Amino acid sequence: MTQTERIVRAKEAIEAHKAVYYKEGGYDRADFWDYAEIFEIIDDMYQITGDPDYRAQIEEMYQFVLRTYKETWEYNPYNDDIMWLVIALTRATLLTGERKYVETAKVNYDLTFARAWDEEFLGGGLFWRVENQCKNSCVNCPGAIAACLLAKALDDESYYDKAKAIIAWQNKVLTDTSNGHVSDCINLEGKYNHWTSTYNQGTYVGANCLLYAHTGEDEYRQNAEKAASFAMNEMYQGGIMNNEEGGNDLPGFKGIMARWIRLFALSFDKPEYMDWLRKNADSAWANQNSKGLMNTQLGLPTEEKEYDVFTCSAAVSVCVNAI
Ligand code: 7K2
Repeated sequence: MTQTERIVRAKEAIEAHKAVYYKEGGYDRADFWDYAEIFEIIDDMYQITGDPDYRAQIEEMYQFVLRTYKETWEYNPYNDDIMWLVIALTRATLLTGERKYVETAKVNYDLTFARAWDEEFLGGGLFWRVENQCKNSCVNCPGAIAACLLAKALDDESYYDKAKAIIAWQNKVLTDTSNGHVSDCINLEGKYNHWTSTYNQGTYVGANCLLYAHTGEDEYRQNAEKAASFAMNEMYQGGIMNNEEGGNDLPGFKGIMARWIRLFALSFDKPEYMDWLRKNADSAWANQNSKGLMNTQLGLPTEEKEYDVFTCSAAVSVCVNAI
């Protein structure tokens, strides 16, 4: 398949998903963070193709954010949710040059960092929710990515310092840097959840790629490589991602990983990772239903039933990031 064909395929995947779920900037029944992650797929597509249709959709989705989620999001108890939307909006500024997206993002990053960062328990890290009961990879790695992107968009080195501090803590507490295994979380009693998931592997890879690009320090490259390899080789043996089908959150996770694996593959000239994403995109595409929707189990036929908007976004992201 040529690159042009992959672009056409990704466009069809986005349009089929929109035909079922999208209206006036909103995605039907998308929760706050589902919405942020679907926003990122539109960022991805604009980044990869430069197609002005996606530039227009970014603006439409931003207007939906202001209407629905308002300018500041301190009412949301999930610190991770806010980080995801900060990432989506900061990328929008980096891609379009339009300042208002990052202005919204900065205010929300700052209020979240202020309430979530803590040095008393294990010397650092961000708490997952406002109750401050546990520290999770799903807020720390996105928190580091968001900080790197803000540093770039605002030309403010202090955000890189935050990203470095977060990843240093993530390495000490929630990542096995010998093999790139990213654990899910640790609670105040010191109890670990060592479960690994695509989104945590992916955002850890992404944060390390961004820190390497800024610092040139080889440790970040090695961290990214180990965690990417852990995902592709240990979790999936280089094959089709056919799991994470249960619950409200899991089904969207592999769409998040796809964009950071793409960044890793392109940053370090690792074509085997693009091959892996393409193999997964081919499988998902072959398994679409009559509406062109693709289930998150990329190796199984998509049924003719109602699926959740986030569930069906994962394969769209895989198709986009496989370009
Ligand atoms: O327990 C956390 C996290 O550590 C774990 O990886 C996932 C597994 O679940 C939660 S994070 C998911 C939350 C994201 N923000 C919105 C919430 O509704 C959602 O639970 O799924």
